[in-house]
Amino acid sequence: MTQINPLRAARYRLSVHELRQLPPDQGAELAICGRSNAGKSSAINLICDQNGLARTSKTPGRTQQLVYFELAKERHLVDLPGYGYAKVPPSLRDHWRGLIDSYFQSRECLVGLIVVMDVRHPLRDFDLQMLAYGHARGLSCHCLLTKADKLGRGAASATLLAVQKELGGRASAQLFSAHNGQGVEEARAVMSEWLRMDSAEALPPIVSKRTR
Ligand SMILES: Nc1nc2c(ncn2[C@@H]2O[C@H](COP(=O)(O)OP(=O)(O)OP(=O)(O)O)[C@@H](O)[C@H]2O)c(=O)[nH]1
Ligand SMILES: [Mg+2]
Repeated sequence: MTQINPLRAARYRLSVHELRQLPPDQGAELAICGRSNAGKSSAINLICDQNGLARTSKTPGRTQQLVYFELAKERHLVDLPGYGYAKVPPSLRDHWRGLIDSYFQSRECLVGLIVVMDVRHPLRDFDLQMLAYGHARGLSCHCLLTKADKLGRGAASATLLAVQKELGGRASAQLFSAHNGQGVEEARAVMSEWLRMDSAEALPPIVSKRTR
């Protein structure tokens, strides 16, 4: 039986450089964070089943704003700027950090945090910092160990177990691959539940193609 993916209606809404540009603090939203190049945008595209939704790049640091995708009325996914990329100029890095800090502190409709980590380099300092933020805010946290296709099955499972042990129940975790689709249903189920997609109001049909 084909499963209906409630995240498939996703569409780009806006890119936020300054806090004042945020949409109204209503409904529910999920933030996706992770080191630069971890595979956040690729994960969003697969989870929402739309190839060109979030921009992916071989150049780390490509996503430079909080990019909002609307999934239903007052239901959003937010692609956060990748952190920990040393080649970004310090002024820009400080700006991102300030933006993300304020966003985490003030955003009431934020219900959950997805931390995307390359399965070969999990739980680095910045990841732990984001998980600590999420935990302090009482957010649901889920880790996607992505690029699982880069490891053999045994090594990937061993990493998952080690990560779960280190998380100690403070966050859930799973293997994921944007290249072969591993774990996509599990990720969709977690996100749909947190966003209460079953009670969300559908968006009106798209009338014109977005340009940005
Ligand atoms: N093998 C493999 N490569 C992946 C996977 N996910 C992403 N990639 C590759 O990793 C690179 C970075 O992917 P992005 O999705 O742009 O990463 P990002 O985290 O959004 O990066 P920034 O926006 O720069 O922070 C691209 O070359 C992707 O093709 C995966 O599951 N497996
Ligand atoms: Mg990105």
